[in-house]
Amino acid sequence: MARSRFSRRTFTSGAALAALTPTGLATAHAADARTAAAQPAAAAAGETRLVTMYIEALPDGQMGYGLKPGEATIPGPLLEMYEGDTLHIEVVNTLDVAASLHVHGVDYEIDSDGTHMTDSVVEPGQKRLYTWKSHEPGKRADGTYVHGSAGYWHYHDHVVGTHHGTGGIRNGLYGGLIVRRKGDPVPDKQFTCVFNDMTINNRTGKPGDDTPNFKVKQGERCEFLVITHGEFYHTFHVHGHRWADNRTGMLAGPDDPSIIVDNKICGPGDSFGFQVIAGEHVGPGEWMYHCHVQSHADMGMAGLFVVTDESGNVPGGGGH
Ligand SMILES: [Cu+2]
Repeated sequence: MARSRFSRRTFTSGAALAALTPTGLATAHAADARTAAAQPAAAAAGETRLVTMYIEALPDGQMGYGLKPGEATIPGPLLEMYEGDTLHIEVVNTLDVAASLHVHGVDYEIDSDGTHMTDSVVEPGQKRLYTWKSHEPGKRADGTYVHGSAGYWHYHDHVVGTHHGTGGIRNGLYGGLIVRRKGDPVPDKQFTCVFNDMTINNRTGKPGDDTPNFKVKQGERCEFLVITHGEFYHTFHVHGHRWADNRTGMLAGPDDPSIIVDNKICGPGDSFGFQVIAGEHVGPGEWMYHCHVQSHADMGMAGLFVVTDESGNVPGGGGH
């Protein structure tokens, strides 16, 4: 079934893979005018790209998504689209159990749902094409507004372990998806930070299983995508930096009423993101980020946002 469905779809060549990087996106869209304002949602026409995602077992018994064989990671690759773009994802399941790809935030037809209920899973050793679409904001005929797809989203398995993919998510089958609006600032560095049960990116913070540290230079525009999975609620906090609690994490103007925060509650299935200028107003340093539920931080849910000076040094720290 997966194969016949695959063959009746058409898509662009895989050459557009390069456009998945922030740099590629910036290049590809540099000449685009900002056309979102008054466009009906259905009229948006963006790029169409094809990527292949491999679902693999990792040596430590966990699982990951990767864009090439043998390169699966936890979290999986950060995927990006601009509003109006279509992304075809050919998922190759190398596991010995069924798995899938389920996405939040963007548009997909029921056969790209990635659930047993809709018979849209990838059987062991098989492949299947999932299609994600996105749209620009617009206005309905009745005068009400349609939201655009732009946001900080995520994807995950919905099948492994239980009917709802609890085992897949627990073992690392998840990743981030960013949908930008044309004109949004493009970051210099990007970090996906997943609070999954009592781990960060499935790392416990115990000796030998360090939580991720994110190293940047002062002044770089850094984008965080924060995702929560598992059984608990968490609060994401980063030291020395703040963001606006809105779609982009940035103020749209001096009178933007968005609340400025440096701590945000998040529960299973949530995702949000923001951009900060590293060390702005505060300088370089080993800035902690952590869950602010105290027992969670004590159990290891903490890491470092390492901001170096121009020479790559960190005052008072080892530079890690
Ligand atoms: Cu927590």
